[in-house]
Amino acid sequence: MIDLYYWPTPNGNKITIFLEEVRLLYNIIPVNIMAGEQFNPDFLKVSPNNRIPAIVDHEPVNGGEPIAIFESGAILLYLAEKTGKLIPQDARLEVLQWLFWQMAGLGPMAGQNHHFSEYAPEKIDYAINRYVKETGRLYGVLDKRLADREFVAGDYSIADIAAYPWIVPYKRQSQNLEDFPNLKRWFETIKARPATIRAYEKAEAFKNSNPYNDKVMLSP
Ligand SMILES: N[C@@H](CCC(=O)N[C@@H](CS)C(=O)NCC(=O)O)C(=O)O
Repeated sequence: MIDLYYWPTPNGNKITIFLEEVRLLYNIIPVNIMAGEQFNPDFLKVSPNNRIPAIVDHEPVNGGEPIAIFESGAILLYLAEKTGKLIPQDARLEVLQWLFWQMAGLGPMAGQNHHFSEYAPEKIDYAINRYVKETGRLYGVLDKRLADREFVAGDYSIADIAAYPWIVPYKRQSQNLEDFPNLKRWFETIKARPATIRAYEKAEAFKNSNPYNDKVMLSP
């Protein structure tokens, strides 16, 4: 069984999408990041950077004590290697490059875009423009990559799963998918996958049953 420390955000949804794809049993432990629960000492033992998502795997491959993992990219890689799924071996190096691209580029830049456009106490045009522009540049990079292939690297993989939840809020990021036709086609394909639908249904149910208030989210 996997314990998933979760809140319905793009980084949290990466992991539910993966787990729904491979049908691993998991138990969601909510961490209300609006109420500061990410700073609870027990959570910090699992996730020292005080951020969701994090997991504890109670059945590591080699047996032994439960393993705690934080950082969504590391979690995806761990789970893909554990299950042998969603990491096509003929494209492994490409999967890793695009996974790191998402973790170091698309996620942080789109996160800053959300922050300066919606949460910052004052509107700073320079910062808003910088991150909207950088998000658009990254959308363009992904669009170009997808011009001659169905998925980011080989078959559907953790590289796609890492990027998809960060494209879901494209309107909040002041982006228009019509400007990125290859990205749009990829987006619609992933959106229609049964596992994606289940993951987002879970996120919606979760939002409806919790004091979720998008406007006070700390980050991203
Ligand atoms: N690089 C981290 C980023 C995680 C992250 O930023 N998580 C946000 C929610 S999406 C969070 O927990 N924020 C809490 C806070 O800012 O204190 C990852 O990909 O796991």
